[in-house]
Amino acid sequence: MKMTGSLILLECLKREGVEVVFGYPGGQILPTFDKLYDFNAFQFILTRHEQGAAHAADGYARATGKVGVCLATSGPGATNLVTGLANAYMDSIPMVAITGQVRTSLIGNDAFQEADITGITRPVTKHNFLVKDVKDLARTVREAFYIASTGRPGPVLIDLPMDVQNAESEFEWPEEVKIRSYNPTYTGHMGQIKRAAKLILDSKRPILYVGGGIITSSAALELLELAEKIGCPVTWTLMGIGAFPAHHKQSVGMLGMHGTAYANHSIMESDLIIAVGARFDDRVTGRLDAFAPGAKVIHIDIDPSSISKNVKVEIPIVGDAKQALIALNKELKHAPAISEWLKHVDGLKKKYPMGYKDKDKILPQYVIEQIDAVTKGDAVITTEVGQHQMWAAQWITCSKPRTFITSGGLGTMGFGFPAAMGAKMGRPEKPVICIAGDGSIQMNIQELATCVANKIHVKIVILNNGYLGMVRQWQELFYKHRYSYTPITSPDFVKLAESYGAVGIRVTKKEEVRAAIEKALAIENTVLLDFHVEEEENVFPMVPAGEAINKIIGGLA
Ligand SMILES: Cc1ncc(C[n+]2csc(CCOP(=O)(O)OP(=O)(O)O)c2C)c(N)n1
Ligand SMILES: [Mg+2]
Repeated sequence: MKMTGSLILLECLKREGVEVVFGYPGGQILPTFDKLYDFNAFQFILTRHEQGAAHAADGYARATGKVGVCLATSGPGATNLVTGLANAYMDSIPMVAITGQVRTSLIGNDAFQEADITGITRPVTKHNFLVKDVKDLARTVREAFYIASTGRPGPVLIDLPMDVQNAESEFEWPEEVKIRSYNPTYTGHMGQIKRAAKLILDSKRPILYVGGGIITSSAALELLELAEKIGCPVTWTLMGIGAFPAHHKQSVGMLGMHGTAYANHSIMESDLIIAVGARFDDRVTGRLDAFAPGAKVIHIDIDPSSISKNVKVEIPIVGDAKQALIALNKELKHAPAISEWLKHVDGLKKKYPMGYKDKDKILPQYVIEQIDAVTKGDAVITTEVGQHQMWAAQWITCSKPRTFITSGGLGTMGFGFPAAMGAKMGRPEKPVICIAGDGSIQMNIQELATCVANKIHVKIVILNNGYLGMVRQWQELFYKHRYSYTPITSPDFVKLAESYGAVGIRVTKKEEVRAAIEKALAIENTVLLDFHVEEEENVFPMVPAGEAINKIIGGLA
């Protein structure tokens, strides 16, 4: 049967099992929107900004493990997706973005609303396509989903000129995808896995250091098995939150710049780092030449280019985390003798406890602890970027993968709220809470309209400190208290929420914090909670940029 390019695209999305597409219309994507008008195989959510659509697709992907999809027009619509693509690329999130393009005969002519979006997004996508012939479209969509979701996942963009949307072709669904130059390695090398097991048995002070790769490959159970077999401490990155139960006795929490002091000291003193699905980012390692000087490294990662990029690796294992861990668990017959080490790590926990000093005003950490206490690990938490993000990472105790959604690699203010929207579309049965700052929330606040119009009942918690707090903290500590353009004004968030048809609640007293959170969760609507918190509270512990990660400032000890 002959179909237009637009219909072929929608039919392909349906066959890929797409449940929801986030997007925004415009001139060069009109034929596709015309077909969307009576296409009911999936839901379409009209956001209020294309950036919102990209982050929502990303949040949906993080919450579900499926590919997130967004759709925009050419030119400004397409360029508005760029931050969302870069964000997903940095955090290895499977996404397919589809953009309209001017007709093929006009490409390169500076036509109205033309942007070279494949050129612009080449460095921030895993792959991108410009479809010039409608006959290639179905195969291209199939390949885009395949590339986005396999190997180290990432965003893929398909640019679709107007004439290709209108052209007709026979619809043929390629059952199989084979791309000659693209063959990710899934099973780790057995010889390396055997060597890794031996190194673990010979170690005296091993530590597991895990990242987002555990979540991507659904390897949390296999990680738990390995961790309990070895009996060693487990630390995680920002992206690894939820990979390992926070309450587990072997947990030492997040490491790095705002990690726990005991996680940082533990990894610095270890003699073996077993890294799984983590990439030794500079926010984790601090000063590289001082990082864990006595440790050998086993590094399991699906992306060979991540291995030995930042630290020297003794045993590289290229493969999927889950498969590598299954093999390693089989190979590891007994535990190493590390009781002295465990006693030492327990001592570090007692010596450098996490905590904060109470003050008169509401403390942001306290609000997050109360969210944690009320939701008991049952909510999906998203964050914006700043101090509130780090407090959320420190004080939310996650035990399950895909329950903590945050912009790790790019650190994108404006991500958390639309991501919450996407997460709620993917996990409608769960409470979804976005922990935001007063600065970040203003970057995509317009999506309140999308939430209300589509009954996407997320809860937004603003930790309103009147500052671009994280930047202010650096100015206080490293720029002599000179607060250059970091005090920031906000609208009346309660009135603003109400004007969108959402519910707004302002909280200014400590005693009201818990009840307000409970109330917000009970209301069947999008709810914005505006907590007026201590203005100049700092995130501690902290490792100043470029320092070794045991050079920690702040904290209780
Ligand atoms: C799009 C973008 N612009 C600028 C920054 C730099 N930046 C990082 S944190 C931050 C302040 C965030 O302020 P707010 O949302 O109020 O959070 P707080 O730190 O006060 O909790 C800024 C400006 C960024 N990460 N992203
Ligand atoms: Mg702030």
